[in-house]
Amino acid sequence: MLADVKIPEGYVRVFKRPDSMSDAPYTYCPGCHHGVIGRLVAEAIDELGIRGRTVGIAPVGCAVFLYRFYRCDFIQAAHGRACAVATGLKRANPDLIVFTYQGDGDLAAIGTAETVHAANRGENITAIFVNNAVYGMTGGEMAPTTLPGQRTVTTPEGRDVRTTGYPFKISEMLAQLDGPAYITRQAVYDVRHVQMARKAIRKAFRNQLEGKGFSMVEVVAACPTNLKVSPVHGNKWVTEQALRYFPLGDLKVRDP
Ligand SMILES: Cc1ncc(C[n+]2csc(CCOP(=O)(O)OP(=O)(O)O)c2C)c(N)n1
Ligand code: SF4
Repeated sequence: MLADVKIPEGYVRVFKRPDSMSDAPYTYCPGCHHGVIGRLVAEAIDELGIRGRTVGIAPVGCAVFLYRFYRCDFIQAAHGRACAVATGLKRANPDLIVFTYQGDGDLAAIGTAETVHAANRGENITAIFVNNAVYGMTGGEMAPTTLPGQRTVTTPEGRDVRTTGYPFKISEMLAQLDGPAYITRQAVYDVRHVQMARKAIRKAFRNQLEGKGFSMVEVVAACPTNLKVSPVHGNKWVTEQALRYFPLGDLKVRDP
């Protein structure tokens, strides 16, 4: 474990785990973007000094494991219900900082209704949406966000939009509503984009502190295991395939 590594005399540790993360070793696959995104959320919690009053809402899917790696409270929601659980918690305890951390199967498939209505009501919560275009944990089935032609275990010939529809652009959909304060799409495939995603996640939490209302950061991510590619090619898949359907940038920013 990194925390146990003895630092030789004369050396200084410059890269450490955020205080909001536990010492539990990551169990995500090599090259999985959940690891990077989870760390960015922890950094935002540290920087804003809100750990003592932050509660995460865990989904199902690989995203769920984040609760093992954090030193803040978590509530496990039923499949897709994270935004509804977050709504109840935040309304009952307005001083808490409440965030959901969900994959596309959770947020944009079974949880579509909960997500859309929480956004439309402008609930003062923060949603982190990891869009890896596949159901990661359960073996790589097609998700609503699966790209046209993309092979998955349930679309072995590639996704056929004539029978299964088109990649579901939930951020564009939510950005049309009056309720949300901030809807943005980011990525973490290189350092520059990690920095941009870090800023966006911090803003989404700060909005909640300032009472601005619903904020969602979508992160277009790679699941190299189910893409059956190397970590490096997972990053390439994001830039060469996924971003064609999910262009990056802010979709809605309500200021001040
Ligand atoms: C009520 C219920 N229905 C179905 C499942 C099965 N299930 C678990 S995870 C998952 C898909 C998760 O995919 P996604 O949200 O994209 O997360 P990822 O694993 O990619 O992070 C499904 C269908 C479940 N656990 N509970
Ligand atoms: S299966 Fe995919 S989403 Fe799940 S940990 Fe592995 S790479 Fe990440």
